[in-house]
Amino acid sequence: MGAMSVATQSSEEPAEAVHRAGFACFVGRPNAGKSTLTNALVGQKVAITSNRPQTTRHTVRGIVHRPEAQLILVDTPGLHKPRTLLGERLNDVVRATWAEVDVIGFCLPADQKLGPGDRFIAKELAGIKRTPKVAIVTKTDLVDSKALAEQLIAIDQLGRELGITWAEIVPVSATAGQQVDLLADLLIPLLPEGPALYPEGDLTDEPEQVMVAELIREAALEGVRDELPHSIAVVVEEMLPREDRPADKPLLDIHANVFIERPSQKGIIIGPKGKRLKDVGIKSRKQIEALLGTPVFLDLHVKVAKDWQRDPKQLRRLGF
Ligand SMILES: Nc1nc2c(ncn2[C@@H]2O[C@H](COP(=O)(O)OP(=O)(O)OP(=O)(O)O)[C@@H](O)[C@H]2O)c(=O)[nH]1
Ligand SMILES: [Mg+2]
Repeated sequence: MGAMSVATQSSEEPAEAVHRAGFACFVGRPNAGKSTLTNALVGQKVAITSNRPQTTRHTVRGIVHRPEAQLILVDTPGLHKPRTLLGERLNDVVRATWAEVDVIGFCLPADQKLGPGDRFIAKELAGIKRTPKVAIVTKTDLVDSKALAEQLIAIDQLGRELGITWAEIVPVSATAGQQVDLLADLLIPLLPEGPALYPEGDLTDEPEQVMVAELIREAALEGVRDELPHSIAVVVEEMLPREDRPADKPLLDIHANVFIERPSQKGIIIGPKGKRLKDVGIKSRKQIEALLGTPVFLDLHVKVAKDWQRDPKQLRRLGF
């Protein structure tokens, strides 16, 4: 690998053997389907997803390998009207990301009319002149062809109104696997020429400890409502192979803290007789074992980090 053979070309064939590599970010409102789409393109879960808004809290890179290109996707938190310091920080992350990528993929769900939240993002994108923008209509499996056509027209009009020239407008369904490969085909020509930036086979550069914490948070998000999803943060304190285990029976001890914001939330997370927390542990442990390829003993503790979403010191401690 690496060394490129010089192809003998007949005169009528164009010399198109360039390799491209670069970054495309996905931006959009919370819940637009950015992380699900990232995972579908990568072919493996690199970012957690949920039906609660503001699931993603940091940029997650997912890498798509092709013989002719390396497409690095940067999944971002949903851009929203911030109500907390955390919200402000997340929006800052999004803006810093779209300023430095090669292509911006603006995700708009097919099943919801364009709203003020989408317009707000589009207006900001209009100010970034030099980066190509691709409008991605997500969740097309949820609508019929008429509704989809209307959405495509609305997005085209939004672009005209704000002076954005969409490089492409692409409808996709990440869950039904519709047009996902096509999206990659359309993003790749918008990347600069260059060699691969990540080793072959790498699907993400997320540290294991972070992925483990995210899998626990994903399990904890399931079935909680209202403000609680926003209040949950997970930190893996320690991951250590259990000592004095036979070589063929390893066990990885993982100690993690599940933080909430108020003592009153503790009961909900733990559940009656600890059942909820236990379920969260079982569910996430299976995924962690699959990710790391080793049996795991998962030790979860619920702790209160008072009003952490608004407290700069707590935010720092939780990695924001
Ligand atoms: N039917 C359908 N549902 C989808 C599709 N893509 C995502 N979803 C669902 O939409 C919800 C939100 O998906 P996410 O990928 O977490 O959305 P997100 O844009 O990353 O959200 P934030 O991280 O909060 O900004 C989840 O319940 C997904 O299962 C799709 O193609 N079809
Ligand atoms: Mg997300």
